[in-house]
Amino acid sequence: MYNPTIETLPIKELRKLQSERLVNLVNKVYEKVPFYKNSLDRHGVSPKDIQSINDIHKLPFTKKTDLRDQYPFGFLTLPEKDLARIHCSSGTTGKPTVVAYTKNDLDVFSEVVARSLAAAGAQPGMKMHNSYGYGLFTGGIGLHYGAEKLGMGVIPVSGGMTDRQINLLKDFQSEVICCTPSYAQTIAYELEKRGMTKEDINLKYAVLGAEPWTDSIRQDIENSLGVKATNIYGLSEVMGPGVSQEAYDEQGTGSYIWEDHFYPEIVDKHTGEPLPYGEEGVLVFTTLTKEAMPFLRYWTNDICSLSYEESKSRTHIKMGQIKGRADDMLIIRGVNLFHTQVEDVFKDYEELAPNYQLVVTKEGLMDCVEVRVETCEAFQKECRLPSDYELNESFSHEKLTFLTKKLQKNIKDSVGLSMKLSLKPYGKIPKSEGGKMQRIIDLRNT
Ligand code: ADP
Ligand code: K
Repeated sequence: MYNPTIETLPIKELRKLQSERLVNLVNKVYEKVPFYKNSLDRHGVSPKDIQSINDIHKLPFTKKTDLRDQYPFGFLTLPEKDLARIHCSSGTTGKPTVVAYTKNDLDVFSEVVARSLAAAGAQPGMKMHNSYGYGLFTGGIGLHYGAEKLGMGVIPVSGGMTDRQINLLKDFQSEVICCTPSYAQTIAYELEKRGMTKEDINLKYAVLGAEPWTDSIRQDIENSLGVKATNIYGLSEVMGPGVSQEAYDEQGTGSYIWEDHFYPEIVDKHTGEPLPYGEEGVLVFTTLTKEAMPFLRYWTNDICSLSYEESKSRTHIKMGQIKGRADDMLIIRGVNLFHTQVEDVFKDYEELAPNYQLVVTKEGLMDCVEVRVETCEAFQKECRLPSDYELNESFSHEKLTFLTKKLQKNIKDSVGLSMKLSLKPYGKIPKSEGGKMQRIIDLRNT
C-alpha cells in the first residue's frame, strides 16, 4: 500500500475528513467562482446549509455544458499565474474541455496514481512501460508522475508504433505496462505474430483503463501477456486516471475510489436523485481537495454502482465496472468522442448537407469510425453528379475525392482521430421512423 494511513482510515474518520473538506470547498467556490455563486443562489442553497458530507445532495450538479460555457478559465479559483499545468479533454464541440492544476493539485494527482499503481501490484524499483498517450490528455503524463512518485523507472513510450513497443518490452524487461485494454490486446497479437510468447517479455502487471472492458478481455490479456490485469479509472474533469483503481489481489470486486479526494455519489440518470449503494446510475464526483478548478457534484455520465461490501484491505468505497454512458459520448481507442465534434467540422463546408452518421466497428482489435455524410443538391448539380451516385471502383469523381481527403484531414486535425469518410448523395442516409437521423451506429459488440 502506498499510503496505508489514508487507505485504511476508518470510515468514521474518513467521513469527518470529507465533511471538513466539503465545507471548506463550498465556501471557497461560493466566494471565488461566480458560476457557483450564481448556481447556489439560483438553487436557494447557502454555504451555511452545508455542514457535513451528508448535506452534499443539497448542492446543484456541475455538467460538461457548464465547462463549455465557462471556457477556458471561468471555473478557476485563483489567478492564471498560479497554475502549474493545463490539460484538455474532448468537448462536445470544437472547443475542448479545459482542466487546470496548481502545483499542489499535481502532487495530489501523483499521490492517487502512486496509490493506484501500488494497488495494481507495482512496486518501487519496477519499470513501467507507459503506453498511455502523452500530450494534452491527462493519461500519459498523469501515470508518468505517479509512477515516479512510487519510485518506479518510467519508460514514456506513449501510444502507437507497436513494433518498437515490443522491442522495448523485450529489451528492458519492464514488469508493468499501462495502456488501454484494446492496446494490450494489440500488443499481445503482434507478439504472437512475431513468433514470440510471454516468456520473451517480463510483464507481471497491466494497468488498463480509458475505455470500458470486460472479464473475457481480462482473461485474454492475462493469458497472452502473463500479467495480472487491473482496472484504472478516471476522467480529466475530476483529475485524470487514478480516481479509482482495482486491487490486483481483489480482482473482480470493483475499483477503490480514493474518496479522501474524490467523493462519489450515484444518482438517477433522469431525476438526479441519490440512489442507494448497489444500484446503478450516473456517477457523480465532488473534488474535495482540488485547488485550481474544483467541481461540486460533477456529472460524469458514466453508469455504474458503488459498494462497500467487498472492500477488504482498504476502507475506501468501490465502484463496479462502467456499464455504459448516460449520454452519447463514444470512446474510440481510449479517446472520448462526441458526434457533435465531427458535426462542427462540417459547418464550414458548403458542399455538404447537414445529414451525417458515425458508424463504429472493430477492425481486428481496433475501433474504427466511418463518417457518412451527404453532399448537398447544389454541389451535386454543380459537379453534374447523378442524384444516386455511388462511389466505388467503377465510379470516381475528382471533386469528391478531393473533398473526401480534405474532410478527413480536417477531422483528424480538429478531433484527433483518423476516420474513414464516405460521401453519400443527398437524402441517401436512411432516417429512422420519425424522420430523425440516428447519428451513431455502434456495431462493436455485435
Ligand atoms: P482518461 O484519459 O483517463 O480516459 P478522459 O477524461 O479522456 O480521461 O476520459 C474519461 C472517460 O473515459 C470516463 O468518463 C469514462 O467514460 C472513460 N473511462 C476512463 N477509464 C475507464 C475505465 N477504466 N473503464 C471504463 N471507462 C473508462
Ligand atoms: K477516455
